[in-house]
Amino acid sequence: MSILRVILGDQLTDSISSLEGCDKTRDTILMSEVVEEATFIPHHKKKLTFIFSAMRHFSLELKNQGFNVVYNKLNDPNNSGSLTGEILRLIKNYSFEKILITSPSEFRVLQEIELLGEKIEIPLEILRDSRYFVNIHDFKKWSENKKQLRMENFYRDQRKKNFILMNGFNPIGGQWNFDSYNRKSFDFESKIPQPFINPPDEITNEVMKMVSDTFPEHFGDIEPFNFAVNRSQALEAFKLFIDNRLFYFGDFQDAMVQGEPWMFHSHISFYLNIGLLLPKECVSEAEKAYFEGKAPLNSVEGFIRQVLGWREFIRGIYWLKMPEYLENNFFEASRNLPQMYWTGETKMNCLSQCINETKENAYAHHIQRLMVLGNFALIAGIDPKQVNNWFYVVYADAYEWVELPNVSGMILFADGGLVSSKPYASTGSYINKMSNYCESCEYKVAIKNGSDACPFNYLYWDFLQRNREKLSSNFRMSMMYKTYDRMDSAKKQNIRDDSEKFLNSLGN
Ligand code: FAD
Ligand code: DLZ
Ligand code: SF4
Repeated sequence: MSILRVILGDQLTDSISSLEGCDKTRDTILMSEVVEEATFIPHHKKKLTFIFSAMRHFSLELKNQGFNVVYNKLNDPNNSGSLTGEILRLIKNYSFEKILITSPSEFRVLQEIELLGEKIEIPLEILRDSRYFVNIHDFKKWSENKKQLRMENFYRDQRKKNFILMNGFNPIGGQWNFDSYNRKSFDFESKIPQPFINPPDEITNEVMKMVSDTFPEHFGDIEPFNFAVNRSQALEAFKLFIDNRLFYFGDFQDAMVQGEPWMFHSHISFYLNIGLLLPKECVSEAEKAYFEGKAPLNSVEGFIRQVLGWREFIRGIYWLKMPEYLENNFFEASRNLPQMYWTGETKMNCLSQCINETKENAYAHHIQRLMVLGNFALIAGIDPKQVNNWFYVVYADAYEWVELPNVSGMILFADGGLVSSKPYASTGSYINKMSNYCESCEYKVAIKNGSDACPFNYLYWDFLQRNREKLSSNFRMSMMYKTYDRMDSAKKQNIRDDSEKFLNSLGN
């Protein structure tokens, strides 16, 4: 008898564990486009196009290699609309000895698959996802008996364990982390390279039409569509990063420039998250670029820390803390997400830039997400569920396992300090230092209070004051509270009044 091997839309690699030992003559592979996955959160139209097109390309590659693939398109009239429904539909008509599936990357889907396994008579085996450096059981073990879970400690352990950028027992360059070298504002002399461009082929064009016809109300622009949609294109995009961008990745990692959404970042998160690229190969290639003298250590270490450190740490936190993590709201924040996050219509130039680029590209780089979009949501006191929903909807790389800990942990401090040791809150001066956004803003970053003042300037202090009880015992915040306490009462009153007026003007 044959085995049914189910492949999900973010498992598009032939090294996925569910394909191990696949017998081309007997086994069946099932891939299904389903409306439930496209709408349980109304994903950006570009993300939907990307996933469905990549799924179709991957299924054709498997077919060309001689595998027996059943591929259910979204608009097949008999499509049941759900992942489990499509498995049931197939097993009703054919007999399989067992079903194999690699563990879904999200808690919600894992639960659905486990439930299905209990309902059906054929054995359903859920296999480990071996794409990551660390499996979730090992992360759990690592976390045990630790007072604090810190990415930096996890990352150092992984560098040693995988012998990456190591010189015997020591880190190459004598330092584990070169972050302090990676905070330069853009010099406007270095040329920002063109991003990878891959115009839509026939398959992508068909998917674009299907997505715009089926999900017209979803956020975001489909066109221009330039993402890689198969492995060889994704490898090409990654090579372009190694050759053209990695050199300055470190220097300008935190820099933001008006009209330059791509900067020196790699733009590979969407490919990594669905399997078109594998984290281990990306880390190896970056390390190789350092050894070949193609890029400096601060850039290579910085990039490797993102993939080996942050990405794996975030995933570990997700699986350690789900499902409770969904409910975190340390500051009890309850303000509705302002409409401007959807429209981009605001006088705040930094927010309008980042939101409009997000709408167009389904992408924003890390510091835009953290220090502009996230910082504002934090200091304005927006409800974590609504902020999570927005970040989940708008990015092509958004999957709950990576979006949720970044939003609730890294930007909102909603987990009370599990992911970060202090909230990433700042006034406008940080945005002004790292970008040229303030030059074209109607607000004035140098003004602290009043109608012309940059809203980040007073909202920052208002946030500290509102949450004093919860934050003042954090020793990393004590300097800021001392500064606040030195302000005279008129200034403190101005901060409160300006904040109240501004937040009320958001219309929520
Ligand atoms: P680069 O800057 O070139 O970094 C290289 C790679 O490192 C990325 O592709 C990514 O795989 C990994 N990486 C870097 N930082 C992180 C991080 N904090 N967590 C996990 N991986 C990281 N990343 C997602 O993949 N999906 C998300 O839904 C997502 N949501 C985010 C939400 C917020 C509020 C913040 C602050 C960060 C979020 N990130 C998310 C992390 C990070 O911003 C993106 O991975 C990155 O911007 C993707 O662009 P890039 O590929 O050019 O990254
Ligand atoms: C994100 C996504 C979307 C939009 N559509 C599908 C789909 O139609 N079929 C599918 O197999 N996977 C899809 N995915 C990815 C799944 O949501 C993904 O496997 C889960 O996020 C992981 O738990
Ligand atoms: Fe953003 Fe303030 Fe600068 Fe305007 S002045 S771009 S609101 S930081």
